Amino acid sequence: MNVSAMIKHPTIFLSAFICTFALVPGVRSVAQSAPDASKDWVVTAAEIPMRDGTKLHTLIAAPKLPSGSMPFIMQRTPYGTPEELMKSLPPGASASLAQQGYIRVWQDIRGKFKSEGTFVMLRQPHAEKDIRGIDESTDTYDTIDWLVKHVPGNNGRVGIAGVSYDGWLAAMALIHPHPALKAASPQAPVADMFFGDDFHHNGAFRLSYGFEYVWMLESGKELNTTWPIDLPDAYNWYLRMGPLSNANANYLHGKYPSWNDFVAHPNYDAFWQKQAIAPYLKSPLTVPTLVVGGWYDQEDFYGPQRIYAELAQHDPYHNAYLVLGPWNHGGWEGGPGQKLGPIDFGSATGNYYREKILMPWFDSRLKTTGKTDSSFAHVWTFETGSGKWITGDSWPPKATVKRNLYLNSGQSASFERPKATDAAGVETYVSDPAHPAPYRKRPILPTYGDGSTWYTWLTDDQRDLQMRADVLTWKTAPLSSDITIAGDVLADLFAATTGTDSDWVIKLLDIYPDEYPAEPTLSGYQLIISDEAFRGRFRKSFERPEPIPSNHVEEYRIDLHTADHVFLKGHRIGVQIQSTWFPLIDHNPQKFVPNIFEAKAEDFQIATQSIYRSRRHPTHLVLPVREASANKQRHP
Ligand code: PG9
Repeated sequence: MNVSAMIKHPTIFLSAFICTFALVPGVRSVAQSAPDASKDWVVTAAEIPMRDGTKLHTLIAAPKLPSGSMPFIMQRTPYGTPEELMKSLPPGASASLAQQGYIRVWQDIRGKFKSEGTFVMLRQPHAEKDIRGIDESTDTYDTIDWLVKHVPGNNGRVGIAGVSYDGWLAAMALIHPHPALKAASPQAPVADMFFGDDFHHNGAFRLSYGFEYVWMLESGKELNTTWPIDLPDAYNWYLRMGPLSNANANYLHGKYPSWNDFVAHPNYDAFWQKQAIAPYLKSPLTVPTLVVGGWYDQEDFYGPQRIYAELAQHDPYHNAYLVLGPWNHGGWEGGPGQKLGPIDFGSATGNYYREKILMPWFDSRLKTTGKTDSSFAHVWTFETGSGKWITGDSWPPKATVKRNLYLNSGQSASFERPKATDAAGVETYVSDPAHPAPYRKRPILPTYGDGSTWYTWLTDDQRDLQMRADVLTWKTAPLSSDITIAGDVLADLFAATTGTDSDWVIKLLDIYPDEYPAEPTLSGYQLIISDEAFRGRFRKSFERPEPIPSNHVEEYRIDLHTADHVFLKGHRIGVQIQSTWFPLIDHNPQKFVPNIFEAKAEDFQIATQSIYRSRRHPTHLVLPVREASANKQRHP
């Protein structure tokens, strides 16, 4: 099926600025049925020349009745510019968008849709010494330079924003930024495709996403096409695919550059290192930058946290800002943001973000002299569980106490260090690559396309997985008082395998009371608060993987990234561990092979996994507990 770019990221930046405007499912129908709103806008297309002569297709929409000179808000994208949409906004939306007083700019990046050149997935920045080099940051620079010189009625100030791929492009604008760039908002930007974003997590390959996304982006210049999964359950489809080597042999035929890169770079080599953005963000941050991320982002949860952390380390002028809210991938862009899946956050978090955070932040930087409003908080996090916005100066907050939550006997968890011997303090399960644990209840639908519920899977009830013998869950007793965590959650796992390679998946859960009259459908619900996968071969080095010695207890320290959550009184805290998460993560052969992308069917083997909860090997999560007295500002 051919889907428009609008489906991947509908109006991205439009919807962020116009709260009444329709979102993902609605945008197309609005666009189709709406009258021409050209009385509010002048929409022009420009083919802007880059320094190497390549022309990039750019859509410029300026309000017809400008109130003085106006700043630009630009978005660069591989998903196509919204030409038709911009010409046919419904009158109310069109007028209020125009009144906001920005010149909107969208640009197709190199090689996509109407732009010249060749598309390269997350193009690596060019080497400093290559003075003729081009990359996404030089293309942004050249575009800004052209815009401020050629578009009438502009005030010489430019903002850039975007979600995900476009968020990464907004972050790339920070490398040697154009002097007219006065504000950037990378939203769900990817930071490192080997450690934590779309394609791998700690070296474990994100099979369904990687396969389907590469197909979508690299099938054609002007297409965003979904892969035709011809079985009702994508779990079965990927199982039928077999070893990863079958992807090229049977489906992609070596024609998809990004897939070929996955195969050629199974370790954290120079390819991934040069693509990762953090090393390029080490100059003092001169452009005010608002990073946005969602606690339930099913694609790029790691990126915003990693990028903010890097910017905050090089921030002598206090230009780094962060918002983390209860949203899925891009969920902050439109819609009230009160609910995700079955979870109600108690208020319209999306509206709040757009009205109280995003718009005032951009307005103050682009419409005025750009002087920072000192009362505007640098960090805004939505505390799930309590449903409050918390503001602060930095993230993660400093005023927390690390408390170890240990696995104990009888599938219990507690803050008491276990006393058992290794022989008694261990739980085992059998991990079979031919029968991997699904990452969600089956049937699993394709990632994108009609009816997909990919967007909410991180709020799925994890109870369903407990029926499986290869998924183990430990739970605390019902809490006698609230426990708030704010900051980085770490897993310290002690585990052995009979194999020579293994994946470990760890989740921190909020387990609702068995009887929950406030919302009966959530009785006993098991909600993921933090989660991560780790490919065991990389436990010593991501550059040089090593076999795991069989039947030997190894320690794995796995970063589950940050959370801001209150486990309410009466709830339990849960820890879940498994070795397969299919087809989200490809199946590990469980036998060390040099390159899993080239493993053969006969390399895959069953393994018995042992999780230790003994005095000597006490598996635990390190929780950043916010003491009741800790300084924080709450907002209703
Ligand atoms: N998560 C998508 C992506 C970003 C960058 C690279 C690959 C995929 C996206 O939503 O744009």
